[in-house]
Amino acid sequence: MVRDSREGERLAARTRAWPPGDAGTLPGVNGTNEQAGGAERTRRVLSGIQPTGGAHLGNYLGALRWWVDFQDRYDAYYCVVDLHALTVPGDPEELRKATIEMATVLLACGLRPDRCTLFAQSHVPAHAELAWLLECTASMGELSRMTQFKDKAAKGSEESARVGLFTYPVLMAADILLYDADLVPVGDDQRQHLELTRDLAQRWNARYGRTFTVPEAAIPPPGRGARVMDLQEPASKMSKSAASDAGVLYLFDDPATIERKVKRAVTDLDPPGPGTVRWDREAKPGVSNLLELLAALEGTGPEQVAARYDSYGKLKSDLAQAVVSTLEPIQARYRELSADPATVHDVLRAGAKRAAVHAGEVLERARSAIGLLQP
Ligand code: AQP
Repeated sequence: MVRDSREGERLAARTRAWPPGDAGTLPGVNGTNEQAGGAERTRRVLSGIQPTGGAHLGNYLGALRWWVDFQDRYDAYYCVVDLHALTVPGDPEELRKATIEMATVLLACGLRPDRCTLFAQSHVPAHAELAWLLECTASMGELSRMTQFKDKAAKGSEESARVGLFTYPVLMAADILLYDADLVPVGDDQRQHLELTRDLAQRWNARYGRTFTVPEAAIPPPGRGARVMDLQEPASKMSKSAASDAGVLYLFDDPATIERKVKRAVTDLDPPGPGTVRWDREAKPGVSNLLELLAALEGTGPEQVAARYDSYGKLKSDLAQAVVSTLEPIQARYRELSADPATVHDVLRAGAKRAAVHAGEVLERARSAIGLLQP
């Protein structure tokens, strides 16, 4: 929440610093990372997305649009994390289909196979092997503190939650550390997992000698898509596994659906007039979320957007329009690409070949450091 103009200025300054490379005030963008792979190399980026359900505007604003931007700035590795999808029950045939579909979504959003390495996580077996080595250095206590496990387990019963759901933050650490990633572009919900990754890497380096690059999270500033909330439940993040679709804007919703969902978004009961539309996450979570969405889509800040409106109706219709025009080209590209799933599969195969080279080197460093005998 912005309480005074100085805080607003600081936010604007942080906002201008995003994406990294412009002003460089975000952590890790000025070459201060601890790098295990050699000081002079191009900075590397790694991130992943689960092939569970349809991608939504939170995924896009919090992560995917930055992946596209980063592919031209960094040595970028992106993966569809199909192993993570196994942490919750699902249909095997559906998973195979969803993996290709998610890769198609990423290409439709603007990833280019000639500018980044795009692959399926399970195609590079080193991920699973490094996860085991890291599990043998992680503690039950630190994994028990992961809030995503608590939230997701709470949706079912903790007793029947899969062990993989408990340990998946360690697999995520392996995903990142295998590529000597300096930066990890993710939404704010992944902050805690990134901290765990850093802790595991630092502990390992201290115990077994310098093996891993310690990565930094690249999270958009608050109010700029870092944590997009559900339109019906503004206290919960927009999520693929939400109980109802009504508050989730999917990348493939048609214009009428987008308009309906935005129009029905929860706001509050203040009478129309000056000050009704303001960015105040605590007192007005619903309208603040709408302001943040429009700000993220326009590339401004939520306070500037709020200054233009004195009623929810106009804000909602402008937001719906902005969502539709952002998604239209992505949807058109998806329609083209999805006609040829074999080509998308080939992109993943070629990406896995490239990814396996680097992952193999890092895994070898780790195996040797922890004391495993050479085969
Ligand atoms: N609501 C959100 N706002 C901003 N960023 C978000 N991300 C997810 N939700 C939001 C970011 O999207 C990237 C890919 O996420 P993921 O699908 O791999 O896993 P998730 O974080 O668990 O996303 P969901 O939608 O909530 O999926 P389910 O319901 O399957 O768990 C990540 O960078 C994430 O931060």
